[in-house]
Amino acid sequence: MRAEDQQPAPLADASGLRFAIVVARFNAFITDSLRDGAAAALHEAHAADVEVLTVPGAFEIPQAARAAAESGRFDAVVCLGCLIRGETPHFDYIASAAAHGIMAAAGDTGVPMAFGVLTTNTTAQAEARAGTGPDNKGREAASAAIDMARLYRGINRKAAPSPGFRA
Ligand code: INI
Repeated sequence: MRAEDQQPAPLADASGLRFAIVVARFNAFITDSLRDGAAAALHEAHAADVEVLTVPGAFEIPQAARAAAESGRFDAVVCLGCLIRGETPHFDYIASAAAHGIMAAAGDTGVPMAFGVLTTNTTAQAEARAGTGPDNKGREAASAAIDMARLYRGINRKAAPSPGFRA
């Protein structure tokens, strides 16, 4: 069966949840498809709000993701980009900065962030992960963001003191 013909994995319900998609413009022939896959998944899951924030390259993703989280307007951030090893001598530096920066931003802000930054050896490998089928990594990152936003919502609800609580 072709990847395009396979059924995508089901998504959790995102009703009432707000998402930012931070997407790098670099390698737009790939990242446009990741963005479309993520946005389609969030709308399919009935997200309350989806805002797309475009940055120049993967290096800038953590900066915008942190700013989005600090705005208090989003329950989760979907981070999307594409690095192709053969095309940049500083692949490892940018990939590492993106991964560590996103992790730090999520930890520091308390807003979950999904990692949809492709790091591939070839253009063909990137294309295989950005098609219209269920293997679209933008969709996968959006699904993870929904799961994490729901998890955090549950944790924060449990953390709130009940009305009759006395210290
Ligand atoms: N940014 C990417 O997102 N992917 C790449 O493959 C890439 N390459 O090849 O260099 C890339 N570079 C730009 C970088 O992310 C920054 O935008 C730039 O260094 C300006 O800060």
